[in-house]
Amino acid sequence: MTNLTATHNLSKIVAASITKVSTPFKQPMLFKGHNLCSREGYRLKLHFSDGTIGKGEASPLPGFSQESLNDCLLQLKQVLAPLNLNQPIDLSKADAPSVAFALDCALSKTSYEVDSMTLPNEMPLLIGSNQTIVKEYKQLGKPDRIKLKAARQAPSLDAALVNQLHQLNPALKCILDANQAWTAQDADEFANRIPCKVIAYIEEPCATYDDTMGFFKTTGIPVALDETLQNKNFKFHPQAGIAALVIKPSLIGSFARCQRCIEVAKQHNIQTYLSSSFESPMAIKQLAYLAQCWTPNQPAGLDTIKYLDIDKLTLTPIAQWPQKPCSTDG
Ligand code: OSB
Ligand code: MG
Repeated sequence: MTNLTATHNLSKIVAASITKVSTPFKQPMLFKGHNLCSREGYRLKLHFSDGTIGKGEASPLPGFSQESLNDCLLQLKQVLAPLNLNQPIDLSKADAPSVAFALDCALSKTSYEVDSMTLPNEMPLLIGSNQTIVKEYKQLGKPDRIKLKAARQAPSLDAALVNQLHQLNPALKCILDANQAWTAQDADEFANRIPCKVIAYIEEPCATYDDTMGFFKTTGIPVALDETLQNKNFKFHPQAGIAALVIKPSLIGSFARCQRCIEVAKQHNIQTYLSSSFESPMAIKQLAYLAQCWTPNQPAGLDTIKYLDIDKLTLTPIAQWPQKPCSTDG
């Protein structure tokens, strides 16, 4: 694994700026009860004394991130404040995962030069009504691997969708993601209505970890952990039935934390895949780059980009360091 752990020379940052980035969704998107029309975050730009720059993005995701957008701005300002006095920055002030991720990207000058046209689309993400999903699946040429959101309708309707897709392509292996929204009964009802082999694994089927592991025990369908890993107090113990760990750097945090998860999974032959949290194109390209470094043989979940209207992305300058007497506060 390429070691991108942030061993930065903090004294070499000579200037920094923060810009607000806002990108409308093509249509409103539901995130655990939050109906969002646009995706908001902060871009951080660091200037180093050798003339190079590093960029990062802190985009907390409502419903998933604990920190608010305002928390991010406050933390970034606190971290960068010493630059006014020509002093090294202090990373201990950045404990919000999206901020830690942004700082590590900027400090390690993570590439954002990946050509967006060549972004790998190894795991198409299909969201919408059953009818829309079937239509999109056909338009994509019936790929063998897709990711679907589950538990946004009755288990019987989720099962009907999976069965319909399976009829279109008997080789299909679905990754399902229930975002912890099923009860144990819902999950069993779903499993009873589908041929189990059509499911590669289900991310976070149930509200509790015990029900999620119980689901594997009763159905034999493997599960993947995502939200569970984002809990700072969760200690990962490998268990039969855990097929994959989903690493969302914006929600997990520093490179060191992400790499620790990947390392533990590797030791136990559990797959890991890097996945986005609906970041803007720049951060998606950085995630594509990190996925190449950290999980080179795994698909990356970066298909969120298609839900953003990136032609309407706006950037607004917010702050810069060293602070000028007459700054361009936006
Ligand atoms: O539930 O996995 C999720 C994005 C933001 C927040 C939560 C999730 C997602 C994704 C990203 O599904 C795409 C992917 O993992 O393929
Ligand atoms: Mg998930």
